[in-house]
Amino acid sequence: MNTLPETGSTRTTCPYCGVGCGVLATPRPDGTVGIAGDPEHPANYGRLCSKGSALAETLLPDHRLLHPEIAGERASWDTALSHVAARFTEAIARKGPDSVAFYVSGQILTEDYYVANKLMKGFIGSANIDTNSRLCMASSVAGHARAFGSDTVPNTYEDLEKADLLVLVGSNLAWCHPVLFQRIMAARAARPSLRLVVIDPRRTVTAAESDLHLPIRADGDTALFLGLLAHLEEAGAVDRAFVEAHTEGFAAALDAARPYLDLARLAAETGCDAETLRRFFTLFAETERTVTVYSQGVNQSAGGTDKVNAILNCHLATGRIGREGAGPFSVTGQPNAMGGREVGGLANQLAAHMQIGQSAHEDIVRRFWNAPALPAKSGLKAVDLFRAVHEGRVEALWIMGTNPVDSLPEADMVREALARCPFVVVSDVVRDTDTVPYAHVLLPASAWGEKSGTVTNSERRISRQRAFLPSPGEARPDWWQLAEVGRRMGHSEAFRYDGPAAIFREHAALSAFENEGTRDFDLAGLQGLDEAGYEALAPVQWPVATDGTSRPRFFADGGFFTANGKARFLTVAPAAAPETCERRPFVLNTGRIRDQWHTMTRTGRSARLSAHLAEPFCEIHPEDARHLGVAEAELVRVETDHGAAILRALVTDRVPSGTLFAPMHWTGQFSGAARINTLIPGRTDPVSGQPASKAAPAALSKFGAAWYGFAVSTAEPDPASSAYWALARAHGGWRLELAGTEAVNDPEAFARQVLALSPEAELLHYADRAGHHRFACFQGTRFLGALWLSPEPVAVSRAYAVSCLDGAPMESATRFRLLAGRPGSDRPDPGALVCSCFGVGVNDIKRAILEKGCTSVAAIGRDLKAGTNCGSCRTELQGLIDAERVLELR
Ligand SMILES: Nc1nc2c(c(=O)[nH]1)N[C@H]1C(S)=C(S)[C@@H](COP(=O)(O)OP(=O)(O)OC[C@H]3O[C@@H](n4cnc5c(=O)[nH]c(N)nc54)[C@H](O)[C@@H]3O)O[C@H]1N2
Ligand SMILES: Nc1nc2c(c(=O)[nH]1)N[C@H]1C(S)=C(S)[C@@H](COP(=O)(O)OP(=O)(O)OC[C@H]3O[C@@H](n4cnc5c(=O)[nH]c(N)nc54)[C@H](O)[C@@H]3O)O[C@H]1N2
Ligand code: SF4
Ligand SMILES: [Mo]
Repeated sequence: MNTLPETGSTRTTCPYCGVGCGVLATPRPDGTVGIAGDPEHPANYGRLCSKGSALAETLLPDHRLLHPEIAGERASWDTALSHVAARFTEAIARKGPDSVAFYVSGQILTEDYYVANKLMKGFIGSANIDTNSRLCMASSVAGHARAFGSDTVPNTYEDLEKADLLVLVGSNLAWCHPVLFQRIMAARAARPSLRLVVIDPRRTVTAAESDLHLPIRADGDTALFLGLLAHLEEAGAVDRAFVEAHTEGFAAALDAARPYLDLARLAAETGCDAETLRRFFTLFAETERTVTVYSQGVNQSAGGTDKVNAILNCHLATGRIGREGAGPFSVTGQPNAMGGREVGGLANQLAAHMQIGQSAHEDIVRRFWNAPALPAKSGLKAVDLFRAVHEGRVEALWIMGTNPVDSLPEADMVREALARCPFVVVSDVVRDTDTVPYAHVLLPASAWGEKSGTVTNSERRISRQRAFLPSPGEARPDWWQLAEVGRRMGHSEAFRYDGPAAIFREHAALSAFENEGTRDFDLAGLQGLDEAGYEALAPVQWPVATDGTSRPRFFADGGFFTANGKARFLTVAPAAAPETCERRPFVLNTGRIRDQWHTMTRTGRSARLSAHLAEPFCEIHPEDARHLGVAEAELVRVETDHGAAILRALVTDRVPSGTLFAPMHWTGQFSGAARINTLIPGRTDPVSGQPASKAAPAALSKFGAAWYGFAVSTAEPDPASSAYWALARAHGGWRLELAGTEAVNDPEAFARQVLALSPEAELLHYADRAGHHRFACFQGTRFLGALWLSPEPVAVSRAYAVSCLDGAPMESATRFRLLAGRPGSDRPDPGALVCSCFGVGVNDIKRAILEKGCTSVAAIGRDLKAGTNCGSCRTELQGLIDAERVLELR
């Protein structure tokens, strides 16, 4: 049942990560929407993480793109679509099909993706369609294809719970796949023998939960897994029968691995000590039920595909693949990364897991689509595609569901490429992204909750996204936009779809067309779905046979999709280490934080999600900070050959000395100088074309700020011309961090500008001789905003200042405390936010531990509710309990 009659809830799927959690969305009469986890969805069984729980807050109608625009002027859909079709047709006529391109996203639905791919590859006749999955899954796709002959994820989520050993490589699962992590933690609580090993240069929240953490040197993974393969042979853990019957190339792979048996050499290459390596190897060799989960620490590397195959080699050698509790598991990032791979959304794929360059496949697709033009060769991969735009080789580009001006490496080159491109179309749901200003045509897309279709999660499970709200303005679904352009380009029959169900049927039929078990991706049992069947479609794992049964696992008994049915061992070698030098001594690593999603176009609108980490930061090891004279909370300048950023220093031994970590999320919409991809070189893996987003040689210096500022305000504040600024939503208004290099001449005028005050507004101002200024503005007893300026980082409790935006009347005593930045007992300082679901801060939690004797996560939950909804903060809660215990023991 998809709409539950008792509650009016609609069953749908979360639009964020690749866990693919089921959501129950309940529109209420007052216009708000209730969000809960779907207890029946097999990905989450009712759980949601902090981002999923806050979905209702991101459904705001403000900032939406509501109408099509041409050159900044509102246009009708008819005019805009005809214009797009005409400009694409014209470019193709002049310079051929490869002069146009689509750049799409793992966040559009399978039906959208299918139409985009069909239009470009079957009817325009170019393979110039690539996707942000190039930045995300390309190395895993290439690694799977090399080893298995197909892009197949062999296992299921259940195997993570059934394993005795879980090895997480380059995955911060606790923050990036939180519900999967919670499932693992619950399994471990029930069965404490489940061991967790984390391989990550940083001591992440995930690593903090592990039994063994290998703080690997950047890109040390291939050497590590070569060492493991050699050790597995030594330890007698190789499954000879499986290797003989179902694989080829083992001897050569083993020969290449043998030199890495030497633990001293391996320690030098991986940065892990010999004892830790030995423990890991022994655990792996001795544990039959082992699952290796890997993510961007593996994929986003100049040697990413080799890393993937180094891991797959170890699972093939032990026969631990596609078995209950055993297998390699590449977890996908985006909600429909997997669906994109199914339709062939990458420039080097065809459709339905078929390959460009294989004439049998090309023949199947051509006949099925009745396609006039199929590309003869692969298209341009993302980084090369934008270089081609920059050089004028691609003249018309349609960007859909992705924000390349922020997320691609050499982001300023990308921006320049778009500025130069004669014709750029952008389909998005919001109007203020860093990419939107470069669009000649803007097309408003229906957002999550308004659109209908399917997504596929990390375990090959197809789930429905269902609409439960009308689209605002004239927003329309992406598939419709593409199909309309296809029809206007002269292909009216091929793009005549009356809805997503029709597209899905065609997609399923293509997967089954002349398949006969030769291709892993097969939806034979779904090709006959009628409208009602599609509407009712329950989450299902592919492949789906004609009788409707699906297959949870692959390859336990061989049956690989190579020509001879055997898996291939790859002879791999470690890629060169990142080229640090005297001028660029640090390795800059980048990635995600718990409560933001990519370029923050949706999560950045939620006060709740913006409170956890409200500023772009750079993690620096204490020794490096001391050496450079950088104190905690000062600002630093990080520079590479491609660009520079100004970030808040977060001094911590969670990162190894010589490395830096910065989040990927902040854009020009939320900060002055923190677009991290302006720093990342467009260096890519030679096989997959995936950028090495995690290891840029960088320099670090103290940013010489003359002053620092912090503001809270009910109206959106203005960063004025501050060299550094970071803006975030807060309950009741906004918060803004500032800094500058030039002294502020007229602090009062500056405060008026920052707080967006009218000239008449009354402003309280206190200054001291040490150069501190405090401003506050009230309307009657209503607090409007405050600004603190200081020669050193502003030492005001952020949580307390933000809590003053709650609209409660403020009497004079409170006003003075506010200006002093000192909370009183009437309004205790909650401290930095830990639990975003219930807004519980670190001081609240410390008080509960110390004053109320809460010694467990459950006790804190009973007292403060913290950690009782999504559970994303439970690891941090345990960390606080542990820290207070250590202090007590002293
Ligand atoms: N909160 C949140 N969750 C998300 C997303 C989000 O934006 N926000 N995005 C989703 C998407 S699209 C994706 S792709 C996934 C990504 O999920 P993850 O891959 O788990 O996330 P990242 O933070 O990009 O990187 C993971 C880890 O790789 C480590 N790493 C860096 N270099 C190396 C190395 O050389 N070797 C090893 N072994 N590790 C290394 C980093 O220190 C980092 O902790 O998250 C998904 N989930
Ligand atoms: N340095 C560094 N860079 C990275 C990474 C990293 O770890 N480090 N990770 C990379 C990875 S793994 C990924 S996946 C990418 C993600 O990078 P992007 O895909 O560029 O980031 P998003 O913010 O998710 O962009 C999605 C856009 O689509 C819009 N949108 C949302 N829903 C819809 C819809 O239904 N239709 C349409 N048409 N638009 C919609 C959103 O408003 C937003 O503008 O970043 C990559 N870049
Ligand atoms: S883990 Fe969180 S972000 Fe990922 S699908 Fe589930 S609720 Fe959404
Ligand atoms: Mo991703």
